[in-house]
Amino acid sequence: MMKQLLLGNAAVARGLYEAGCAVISSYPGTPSTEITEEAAKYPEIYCEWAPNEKVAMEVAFGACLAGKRSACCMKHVGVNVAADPLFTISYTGVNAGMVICVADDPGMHSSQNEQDSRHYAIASKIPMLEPADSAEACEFTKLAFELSEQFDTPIFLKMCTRISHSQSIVETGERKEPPHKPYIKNIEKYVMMPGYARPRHPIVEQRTRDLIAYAETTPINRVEMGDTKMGIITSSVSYQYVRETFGEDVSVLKLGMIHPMPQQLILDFASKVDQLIIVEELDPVIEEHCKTLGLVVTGKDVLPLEDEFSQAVLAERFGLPMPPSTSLEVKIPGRPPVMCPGCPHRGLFYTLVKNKCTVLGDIGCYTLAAIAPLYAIETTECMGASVSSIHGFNKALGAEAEGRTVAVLGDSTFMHSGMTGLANIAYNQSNSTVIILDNSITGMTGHQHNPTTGCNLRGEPAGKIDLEELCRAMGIRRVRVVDPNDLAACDAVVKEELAANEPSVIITRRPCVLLKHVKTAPAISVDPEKCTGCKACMKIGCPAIAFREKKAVIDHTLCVGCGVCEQLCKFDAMGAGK
Ligand SMILES: Cc1ncc(C[n+]2csc(CCOP(=O)(O)OP(=O)(O)O)c2C)c(N)n1
Repeated sequence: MMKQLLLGNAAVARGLYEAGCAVISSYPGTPSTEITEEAAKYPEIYCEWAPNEKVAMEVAFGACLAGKRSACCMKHVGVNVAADPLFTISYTGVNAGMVICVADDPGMHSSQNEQDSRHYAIASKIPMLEPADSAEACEFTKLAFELSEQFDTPIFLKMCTRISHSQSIVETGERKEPPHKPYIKNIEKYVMMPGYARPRHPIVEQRTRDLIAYAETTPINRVEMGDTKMGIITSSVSYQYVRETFGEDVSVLKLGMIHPMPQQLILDFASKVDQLIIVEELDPVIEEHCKTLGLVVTGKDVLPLEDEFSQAVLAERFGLPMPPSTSLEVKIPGRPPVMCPGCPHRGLFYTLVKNKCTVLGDIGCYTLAAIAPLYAIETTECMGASVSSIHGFNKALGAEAEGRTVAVLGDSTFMHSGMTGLANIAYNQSNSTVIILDNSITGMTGHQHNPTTGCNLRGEPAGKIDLEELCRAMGIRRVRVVDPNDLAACDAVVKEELAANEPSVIITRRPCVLLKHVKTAPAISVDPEKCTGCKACMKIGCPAIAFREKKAVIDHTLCVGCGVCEQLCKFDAMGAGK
């Protein structure tokens, strides 16, 4: 046993390691990504990035079927992608234990919505554990495997941004290799066609009843009795806020198992307190459960449905003294996210704006082209949506749209869920132009490899999908590759492909400038004699370019010499060594 200060996600990884997990397949997504990255540091665990969450979950299922403990990790929206296998592996159950780590993002620090994953546990009838600090993250992960095997079910481990990305003390232990569970052919259990699936459903319902019985007595659903005027039912990070705001005296029922929830334990707790309060982020899941039990509760009538909670939110809503905190005296100016200096996406978006294109967007670093000064991207829903949507957009409007509309998405997003949309374009023939921004990495989530990069999760050489060949094999005859930093070439290719009378794919290829192996050029300077202050260089929104005394200036600590601004200057005022 050793005490370590660990990030919540690293603690989950430690739990996976100690539990003898053998296979992890995941797709990156904040705030879940570090679970797999940390787990990959243990040579005993095979870890991989799958092309998407559905694949990851099915890989984990295959591994547990084979008799090895397995896991898959994803962010909350990843469960949408994996929902198809999810609902059916609930019926088949597992062989060795299988844990689905999902990290929610209340407050949308880095997500497109705020969905509450607890609904998936309820809807798929799969149990869910919810740790409230790093120690629990490690412990609950190990417990999750035990429960998965005991109750023959995949099991959720639900994290959230604050638990994933906060550090606290964890007592780490040794890895325990679980006994091998040989795979045994069992068609009735694993082939979910109607005749075999029907008898599995009552088994799932009985499992939920058994899990409710477990939830009544498990120590992870913990009553901390204090003053009886008020009793709070809570879980996850909200438990920490409750303790800091309401103090040590208040009675608390802390739920570590959020699905299924106990009934008698809650009724007993409620009977001992004068007022019952539910403190939970996002949706009223605990609250609705309590109401179904006939209890009168205070919850979402006082607390918001939106955003993260904090000590301040609780104090304000319940009229309690604000817990002491320190804040800066100075007001810091807002700093919206921007593409990095030298980002290879910038040149393409300048070109699309110049050509007055309607740009259906997707999710990645390039989504930042939706904000000032480019305002280029007009839609963003979910990964892969740009490719499917442009087909619908063009089918609806015909030639009027086809000559000016493009879909943009990154290499990782194309592998994740853009390919099927392109298959639809090739099959149902809309004259759509799809642009794959190939920066040789999954940039937005912090540089994970994907099937187009030629490396695996550990950075070792791996299979590499050739995007051009893939698009051609799908039936797209016009496939063009262009350097996005070459504005003239980019402009010509965009014009030609929009004018063409058949579907086309443009691949803008240049590696992310933050990749270690990318060599940068000398920084660009501005010749103040030649600069007329026309601000043409400002149109690309490069953070390295500023304006001082009516002239452009370039910050040499930021500039990587990509040369895009230089191509915009009509007065030859910009260049290396000016
Ligand atoms: C279903 C789902 N899974 C994961 C994410 C997290 N995520 C946001 S963008 C992105 C990939 C971005 O990589 P890429 O498409 O290569 O574009 P880049 O950021 O490199 O420009 C991921 C994994 C998400 N938003 N939705």
